[in-house]
Amino acid sequence: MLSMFLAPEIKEAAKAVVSNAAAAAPAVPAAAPVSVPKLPPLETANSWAMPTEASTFAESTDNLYYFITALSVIFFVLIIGAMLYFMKKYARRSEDQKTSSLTHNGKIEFLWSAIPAVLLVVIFAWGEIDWIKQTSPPPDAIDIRVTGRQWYWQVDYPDYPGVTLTSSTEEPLITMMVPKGRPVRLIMTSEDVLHSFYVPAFRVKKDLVPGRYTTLWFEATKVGEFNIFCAEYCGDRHSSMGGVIKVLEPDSFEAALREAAKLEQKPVESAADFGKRIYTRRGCVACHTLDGSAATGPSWKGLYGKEESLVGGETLKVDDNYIKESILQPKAKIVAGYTAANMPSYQGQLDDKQITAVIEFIKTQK
Ligand code: HEC
Ligand SMILES: [Cu+2]
Repeated sequence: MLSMFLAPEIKEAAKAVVSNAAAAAPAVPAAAPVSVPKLPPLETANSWAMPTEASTFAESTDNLYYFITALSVIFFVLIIGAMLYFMKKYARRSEDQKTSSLTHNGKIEFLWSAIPAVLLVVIFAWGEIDWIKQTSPPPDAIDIRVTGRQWYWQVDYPDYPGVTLTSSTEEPLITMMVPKGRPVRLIMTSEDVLHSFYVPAFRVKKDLVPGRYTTLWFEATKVGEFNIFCAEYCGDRHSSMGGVIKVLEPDSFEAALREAAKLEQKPVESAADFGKRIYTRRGCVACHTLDGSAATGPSWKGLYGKEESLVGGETLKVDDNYIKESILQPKAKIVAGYTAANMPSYQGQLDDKQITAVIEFIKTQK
C-alpha cells in the first residue's frame, strides 16, 4: 500500500536493500502473503508532484494553490527576515541602556493592514469564482448516478438503460467511463454511511450522504485512466474503496461503455467461472467472502446445501430457489445475525442466466 506513494527511485533502492538482506540472511520459510486490498496505481510517477491535471477545474485550482503557497513563502521570508534584522539592529548594547519611547507609525500600520486585506480579498474572489463554477453544472451535462456502499461504488447511466459499472475491493476495475470534453453531472447518494467521491486528477470531491442526493460535475480534458478514492472514513475496508475512471474520445465512448458494462457468458467459460465474474463485477465481493469469514453479509463458503438459520428462528436448506430469492428480494428471508437493509436488491439488474451462473459459482464454494 505505502509503496504506491513512493517514487520509483525509492522503490528500487528499497528493493536493493531487501535483496541484500535476503542474500545475507539464512534461508527462512517465506511468511504467508498478507492479503492487501488492491487499488489502482497512482497516475503520477513522481509522488511529490501534483496529480495529473485532467479536468477543466484542475488548472485554476492548482494555480490558486500555488498562489497561496507563494504568498506564504514570501511573507515568511519578509516577516522572519525583518524579525532577525531588528533583533540584531536593536539588541540591547549594555546593561543600563533604556528603550527609547515609542509612539506609532500610521503609514506602516495602514500598509500592514491594507496589503494583507487586499490579498485575502483576491484569494476569496478567486476561490468563490471557482466554487460557483464547480457548483453550477451546465444544462447539457450527461447525468450519471453514483451509489456508495460499504465498500464499493455502483455507477448507473440513466441515459443508457441497463448500463451499470461497479468498483471492486479485489481488483482495479473500470468503475466509470466518461467522454472527453463533455460536461458530466454525478448525482450521488449512499445506502449506508457517509462516503466521499474523490478524483484527484479532476480536483473534485463531494460527500455521499445516506437519505439525500448530492451532485458534482466536471469536464474531463485528458484521455486516460484516473483514480477514484473514497475520502471519508467509512469502515474497516474504507481504504479499498477505490476505483478507476476512464476518459475516452467522445466517438468511441458509447461503444466502449456498452462493452465494459456487458456481463455475458463467454463461449469458453463455464457457468461457475461466469458466476465468479459477476461476483466481482456486481459488488457481491464487497460483502460476501469465500473463506468463511463474515463481512457485511454471510460468507459463501459451504453455503449451498447447508441449514441456514433465519431471523425469527426458522431454518431452511439453501437451494437454488432460496439463493435466487435472496438476490432478487433480500428482505423476504433474512439470515440470522444480519440486516436485510445491507443487501441491495438485484431485481432488474441480473437476469436469470446471470443468477444461475452465480448459483453455480456458489455451489463450487465448499
Ligand atoms: C452491500 C452488501 C451486500 C452486497 C453488495 C451483496 N450482498 Fe448479499 N447479502 C448481504 C447481507 C447483509 C445479507 C444477509 C441479509 C439477508 O439475508 O438479506 C446477504 C445475503 C445474501 C444471500 C443469502 C446468504 C445466506 O447465507 O443465506 C445470498 C445468496 C446473497 N446475499 C447473494 C448476493 C449476490 C449474488 C450479490 C451480488 C450480485 C450480493 N449478495 C451482494 C449483503 C450484500
Ligand atoms: Cu467509503
